[in-house]
Amino acid sequence: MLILMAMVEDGQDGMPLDASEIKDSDGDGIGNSVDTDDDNDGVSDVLENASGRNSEVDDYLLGTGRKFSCAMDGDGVKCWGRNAYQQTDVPTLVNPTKLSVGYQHACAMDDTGVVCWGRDVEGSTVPSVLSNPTDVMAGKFYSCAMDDTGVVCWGRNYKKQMLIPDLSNPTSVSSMNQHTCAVDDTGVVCWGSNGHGRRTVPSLSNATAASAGWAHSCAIDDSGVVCWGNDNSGQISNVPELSNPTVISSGGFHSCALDDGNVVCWGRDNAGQSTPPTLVNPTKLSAGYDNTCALDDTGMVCWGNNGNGKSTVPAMNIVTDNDGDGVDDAVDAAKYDASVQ
Ligand SMILES: [Ca+2]
Ligand SMILES: [Ca+2]
Ligand SMILES: [Ca+2]
Ligand SMILES: [Ca+2]
Repeated sequence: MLILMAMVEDGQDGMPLDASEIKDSDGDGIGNSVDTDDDNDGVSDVLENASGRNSEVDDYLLGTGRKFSCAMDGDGVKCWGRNAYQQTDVPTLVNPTKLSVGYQHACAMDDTGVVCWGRDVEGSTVPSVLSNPTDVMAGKFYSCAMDDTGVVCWGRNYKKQMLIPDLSNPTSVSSMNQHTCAVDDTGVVCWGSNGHGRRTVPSLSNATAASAGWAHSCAIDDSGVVCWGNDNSGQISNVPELSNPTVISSGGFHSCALDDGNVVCWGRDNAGQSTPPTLVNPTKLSAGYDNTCALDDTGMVCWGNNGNGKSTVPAMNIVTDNDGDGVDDAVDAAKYDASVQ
């Protein structure tokens, strides 16, 4: 047994230094056989398995494009909205784990690697050869992935989107239009178009997250949220005081953050994209070109521009009673404890 385990190549072994364990789904150094929350989403393996969720992956993902939106639920990935370029025709995916929606195409990660669909411009939907990819990102006519070598991009290069600077242990990558931002050991690094100064990163203190919007960018650092680039709608100058931002998402001309359990948006609001409806414990967020989507205890919710029905969320297979006590998470005082309602 030990010999068989030892023959798992490090690249496929989540625990390369532990012969008794080959899988560590969330990469926290605790193997699945002893980790009680394999995907580190805060819901225990026991509860996930009991309620029909997948205990080894983040079950619910969402993304917003120019005129379409996508999400992953218990059934897989679905997209809705404009389909002029087959961007809502999701190909067959085997155990998808990641999802990113770009301008007119989208990409996901599944058991086969990175898969992209929708409009192909200069190879934007044909992934480069990747070495153990861990995440994928779809921009406007190009895409990027994170793998063993760092960040790899493919597709249109007319704004030097393919000119990836040296990165030191990048942990995330974000794009929407013609520039990309990554978080690495040195902070936030952006490349591609610099129109409106969108890739000229200001001084940041311990940045933990970055999001590239249409012509602006934002990051979370010790001071809260800092934004730079195009300020035509107050997306830079009207950043609100935030107490504990944990998620940042920049869209067309607005940005939203998850702050102390609330979604806060600023910048352009011509279609209501910066005016969130009442949300109950939102945990995920995606700011689109002129709409915004979030995941909360009631399921998936989108607001703002609804052209092509991109903000009309279809029926989703999302567990909204996690402890199975018959009381919906939204009104359950202890949603992960069946003994308390
Ligand atoms: Ca683990
Ligand atoms: Ca979990
Ligand atoms: Ca899960
Ligand atoms: Ca419940």
